[in-house]
Amino acid sequence: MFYHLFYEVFDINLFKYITFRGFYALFTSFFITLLIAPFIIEKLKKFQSKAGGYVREYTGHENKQFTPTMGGIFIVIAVVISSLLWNRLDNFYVWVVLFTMVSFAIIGGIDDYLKIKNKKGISSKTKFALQIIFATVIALLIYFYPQFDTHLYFPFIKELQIDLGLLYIPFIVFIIVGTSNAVNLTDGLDGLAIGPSVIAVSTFSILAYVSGNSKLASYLLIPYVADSGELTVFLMALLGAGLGFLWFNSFPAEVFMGDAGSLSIGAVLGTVAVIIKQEIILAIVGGVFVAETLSVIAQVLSYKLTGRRIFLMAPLHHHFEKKGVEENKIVIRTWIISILLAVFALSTLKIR
Ligand code: 57M
Repeated sequence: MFYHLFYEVFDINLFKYITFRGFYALFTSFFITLLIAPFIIEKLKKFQSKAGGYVREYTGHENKQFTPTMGGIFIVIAVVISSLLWNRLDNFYVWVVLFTMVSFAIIGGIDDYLKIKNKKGISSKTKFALQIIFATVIALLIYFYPQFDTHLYFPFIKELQIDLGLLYIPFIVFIIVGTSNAVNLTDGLDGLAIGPSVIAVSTFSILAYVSGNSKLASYLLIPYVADSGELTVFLMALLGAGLGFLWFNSFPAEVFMGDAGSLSIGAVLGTVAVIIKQEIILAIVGGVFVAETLSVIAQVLSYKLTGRRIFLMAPLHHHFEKKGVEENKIVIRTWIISILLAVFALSTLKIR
C-alpha cells in the first residue's frame, strides 16, 4: 500500500526500493507480533486450560502440558498486515504467497482447534487431502502464469535443465505439501522449528531479490524470474514475525506455533522456492527439515521390514532427547547446522 501511496501518488523515490520496503516490513511485523502476542497467548491459555490441556502420549514433556499452542496465528496476522502495507499490491506472486500462508494456516488452525477440543484433531487423511487440494490450486496459479518456465534447474551444473512440462504441476504440489509437513514434524522442541525457518526465510529473501533482478541473475547464472523480487518484502515480513514468535517460543516456551504456524511457514517456503526456481536449494537450506523427515521414513521402513528401530525414537530430535541431550543443546546445535547449510546454499551461487 505504501508503495502506491508514497511512490505513485507522492513521488517519494525511497518507497520504490525493495530493500527499503523489506527492512521496514521486517520491523513492522516484528513489532506487531510483540504487541499482539501477549493478548493472544492469554486467550489461548484460557481456552486450552478449560479444555484440559494438550496431553502428549509419552512422558518427558509433562511440564509443557498447559503451554498454549496455535501461536502461528499471530505470525500469520503480522505477516498479512505487514505485507499489505509494504508490498506492491499489483504483484501476482505476492497474492499467491499470501493465499498459501492463509490457506495452510486455516488447515493447521482447524486441526489445532479440534486437537484441543476433542484431543484428536482432523484425521490425517482429511488433513493431507486438504493440503493436496490447496497445493494444487497454488500449483495451477503458478503454472498457468504466462511467464512460467517448466525447466527444473540444478545448482553446480548450469547445463543440466530438465523440462518437466505438465509434470511440473504435481511436482509443485509435492514440494509445497512436503515442506509443509517437514516443518510440522520438526516442531517438537522450543525454538526447534522457528530457528531453521527464519534462517531459510532469510536465505530465500536474498535469493528472491537476486532472482528478480535481471542483472544479478544473469551475473550469477541463476534463472531470472520477472517480478519475483517483490517476494523479498513478503519474506522479510515473515522473518520479522518469525523473530517475534521466537521471542515467546524461546526456552522455556510461552507458546507453541501449532500446525497453524508450521504448515503455513513450510508451505510458503515451498511456494517461494518453486516460483524462483530454487527447489533444489530449498532441500539444502531446509536440510534440517529434510533430515527430520527422512529419520521418520527410515524408522518406519526399518520397523516394518526388520522389526527393528534405527533411532531410539523418530523424528530425530526425539532420538537425542532419549539419549539425554538437553533440549536447549539440541535446539542451538540445530540452528548452527541450519546456518551452515544456508551459507553453503548461498555459496553455490558462485559455483556454476
Ligand atoms: C506433531 N507434535 C509435537 C505443538 C506444535 C508419523 C509421526 C512421525 C508423526 C509425529 C507427529 O505427530 N508429528 C507432528 C508433533 C507437540 O507439539 C505440538 O504440535 C505442534 C506442531 N504440529 O506447535 O502444538 C509437542 O512437542 C513439544 N513442543 C515443544 N516446543 C515447541 O515449540 O516442546 C512443540 C513445539 C508439544 C511439546 O511437548 O506438546 C509432539 O512431538 O507431540 N509423531 C511423533 O513425532 C511421534 N513419534 C513417533 O511415534 N515415532 C515412532 C514412529 C512413528 C516413527 C518411532 O520412532 O518409533 C512422537 N510424538 C509424541 N511423542 N507426541 C513420539 C513421542
